[in-house]
Formats: sequence, structure tokens, C-alpha cells
Amino acid sequence: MAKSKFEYVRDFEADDTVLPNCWIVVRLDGRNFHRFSEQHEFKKPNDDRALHLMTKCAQTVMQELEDIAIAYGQSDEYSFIFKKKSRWFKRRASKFMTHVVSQFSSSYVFYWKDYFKDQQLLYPPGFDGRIVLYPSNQNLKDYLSWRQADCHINNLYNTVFWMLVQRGGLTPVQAQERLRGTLAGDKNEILFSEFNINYNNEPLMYRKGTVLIWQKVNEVITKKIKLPKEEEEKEVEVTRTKTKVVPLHCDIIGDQFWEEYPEILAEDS
Ligand code: DGT
Ligand code: MG
Ligand code: MG
Ligand code: MG
Ligand code: MG
Repeated sequence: MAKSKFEYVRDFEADDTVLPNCWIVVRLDGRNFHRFSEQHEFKKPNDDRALHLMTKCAQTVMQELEDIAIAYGQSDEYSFIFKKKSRWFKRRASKFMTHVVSQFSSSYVFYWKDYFKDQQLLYPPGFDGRIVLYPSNQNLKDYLSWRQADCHINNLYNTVFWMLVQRGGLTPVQAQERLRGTLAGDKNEILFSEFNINYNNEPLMYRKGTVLIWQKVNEVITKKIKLPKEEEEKEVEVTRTKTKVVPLHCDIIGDQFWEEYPEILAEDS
């Protein structure tokens, strides 16, 4: 069939195919969550409901979309790592980014009520997205280390800051003054000597963020089967191996994690 005279407009579409053989990272981040967290009365500095909802959305993204090897989240952000060899949507950047962000955003609204039972969603949240390519495994590990180090630095600061305000009776401005120029050791010391808190005993999810990986898990289900010679159906237990998205709150900066889960970076990825 002849093409319409309008067809030429297609040629204006930019080619955004990303380089082959690179890890494709899509990172999303909540839009103005400073305001969103205030309006929805998130607990300071960490709200379990908000963090668990973020992780539920990220699990949905991994299950619904193709080729995601691992994801990492903290605060109002999540990073999704697509396999090097992925051919999903012919590696078009806009497809990866928009599918991740829209699936995540709709999940955030859809699952809100399961996590925020007594808190209504007051307005529609939004998320931004960006895409970054990493050619080597070391680059990718360094990217993830960067995000986890960011989680640690922010969480240590926020933990001391809110202690000084909530239990120490300082105003936010005074707490900020008090912390100006302090190093990690100083912050640990304030927590320990003034509030009897050992930072290392704070929940791992707050200190390390959340890593999502695929794991094989055995599920025992009961199945009804009908044997050819028997009249009645019989119930039997069968074990099925399923691949599930599992959350971990562990260090991913050191080598131990990557040695424990070598399949994440495996060459066929
Ligand atoms: P953006 O990303 O440039 O649109 O602006 P924001 O405001 O989202 O800034 P960002 O992403 O740098 O910082 C995340 C904000 O979200 C920060 O104000 C703290 C807030 N937030 C994230 N998780 C929690 C939480 O668990 N509890 C509380 N209270 N706030 C949180
Ligand atoms: Mg944000
Ligand atoms: Mg920002
Ligand atoms: Mg953020
Ligand atoms: Mg379509």
C-alpha cells in the first residue's frame, strides 16, 4: 500500500538507541518529596510505610518489565539496572525510562492505601527519571556504591539532626549550626554520648537502603489431581521453584555481596 503523504513526519523522531554491551541504569526520584513527605506526615527521618511502599513499587517494576538484574533504593529514589545484553524495545532509552517511571508512579498510587492505612493520598505524586550507561562491571558497582554511600551520609546526618531537634530540644536552625563541619565520627559520638544510641544498631534498611534481587524460592502448593483408575480427585503436595524479587538490606560496596551473588553480573547478562 502506498504511504500517505504524511508519513515523512516519522523521520523527525530522534534515534535514542543506547550503546550495546553497557549496563543500562534508570534512576527515578520523587518530585518535590520534601513537600510531599511533610504534607503526608512522613515520620522523621525515616518512615517505614514510605520506604516499604517504594520497595513494593520497585518490585512491581521488576516483575512487570523485562531484563532488570538488580535494583537499589533509598529515600525517594530507586535505580533499576537492565542487563547488558538486553534487547528490550531495541534498547531505546525513552522506552526504558518512561516504562520504569510510569509503572512505578501508577504502582505508588495503586498500593498507597496498603501502606498508609490512616493517611489519605492528598495529591498525585510524580517522579523524574534519568538514564545512564555503564560500560564495565566496576563502573556499575561504583555507581551502586555511590548511591549506598549517599544513603549512609544522609541517614547519619538526618538521624543526629532529628535527635537534636526531637529529643535535644534544639530548633532546626540550632541543630544545623551544631552539625556544621562535623565529621562522621563526631556525629556518632553525639548520638552515643548524648542520646545513648549506637548508630550501628539503627535498622539496616535505614543505613543501607534496599537491594532487590531475583532469588529462586521453593513453594509448596497443594494440587488436585485425578488418577486415571480412581474416581475421586486426590490432593497432592508439589514443590515448585519460583523466581521472586527479594529485598535485602546489606552492604553492596564491599566484595562480599558480589561474591555471594555472582549471577547478577554474569557475562550473559
Ligand atoms: P526533587 O527531587 O529535586 O524534586 O526534590 P525533593 O524535595 O524530592 O528532594 P530530594 O529527592 O533531594 O530529597 C528527598 C526528600 O524526601 C527529602 O526532603 C526527605 C524526603 N524523604 C524521603 N524519605 C523520607 C522519609 O522516610 N521520611 C521523611 N520524613 N522524609 C523523607
Ligand atoms: Mg526527590
Ligand atoms: Mg533533588
Ligand atoms: Mg531524592
Ligand atoms: Mg502502543
